[in-house]
Amino acid sequence: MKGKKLIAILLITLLAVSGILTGCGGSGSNGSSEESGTPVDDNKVYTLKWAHVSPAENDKQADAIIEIMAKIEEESGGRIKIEHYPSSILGNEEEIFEGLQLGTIEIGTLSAGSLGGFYPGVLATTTPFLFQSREEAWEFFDSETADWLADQVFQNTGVKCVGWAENGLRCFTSTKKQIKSPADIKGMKIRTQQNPVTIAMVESLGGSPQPIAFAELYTALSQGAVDGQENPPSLIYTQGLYEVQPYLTLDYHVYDFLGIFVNPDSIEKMPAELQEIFQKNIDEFVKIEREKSRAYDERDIESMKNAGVSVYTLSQDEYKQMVDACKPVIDVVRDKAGDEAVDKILAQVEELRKN
Ligand code: EAX
Repeated sequence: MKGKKLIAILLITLLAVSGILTGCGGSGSNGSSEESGTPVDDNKVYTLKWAHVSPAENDKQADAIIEIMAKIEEESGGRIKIEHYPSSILGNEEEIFEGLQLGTIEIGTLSAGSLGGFYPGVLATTTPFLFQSREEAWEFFDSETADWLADQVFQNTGVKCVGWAENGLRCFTSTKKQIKSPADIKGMKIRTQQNPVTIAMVESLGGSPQPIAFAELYTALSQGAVDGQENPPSLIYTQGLYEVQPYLTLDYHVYDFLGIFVNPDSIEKMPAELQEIFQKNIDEFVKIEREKSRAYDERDIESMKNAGVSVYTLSQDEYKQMVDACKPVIDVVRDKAGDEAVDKILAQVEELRKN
């Protein structure tokens, strides 16, 4: 009896000790404190800073964030508060991503050109004329290959991608003349992001790529430091670039995502129920923002026409000239993004087209 009693006492002690150890800083499957046994403070408010470089209002991204912020605060009973930091207030896209890595920023949205400096594999999605439409791109970014890309971003940077929204279909604008073919781009200084694929694309078209931060772009155009740039129509309008760019060409050469990235610890320290509210609303944000991007493009193309901008649609032949001139860029894409990412992405696009 005595031996059995001793074993029972040891077993209970062992279980108690393991329970305490797990409770101190251990984390459950979602890392939330409640799973680790630590009492959840039902009144704690989690404040998350959401940073990006797009305009603060009347912009697809900002308007979608403002909408979803309110929903998240309401559904969480005020326990999740999102603070909106647009217009490069917290730095350019690269600095925002560094903030996500450090934990000084909790949520950030970046386009491919900036993210590529942290995980080059995403640059494969900026292959010129890869997607035939935004709807096809949405299917891609909702696919398992996009999930794989998100996982690769996490493995390579420690930052978590929670959704793929839309920056948009990038188009050229110019100061001196309408761009209708590569011949028109020849010799032009074209502002690009620090994206080696876009830089190669502009060179392949005969232009001179000039990497400049988005926040400095309006000034560079107004001072004639560059002769043109490329961005989605809605962003060209909401950032005011049309005021200094009399020519817009709707060539839609690249579909650009707007990845939503978070500092994992900032999210995982919330109770599981709040994490679920957060992710559910991020999924909703992606839908809202994509629809706004499509609608605002149409709205803002009309606004630019009314403001006197010459808006040009390429003929089939002119479009083919642009596509053909960009074909050599795939070699740079493979060199920078790597064959694995390129092959996975091309295979996924091909698969989508079968259905
Ligand atoms: O993500 O820099 C750019 O041209 C991007 O489109 C901008 O940062 C929005």
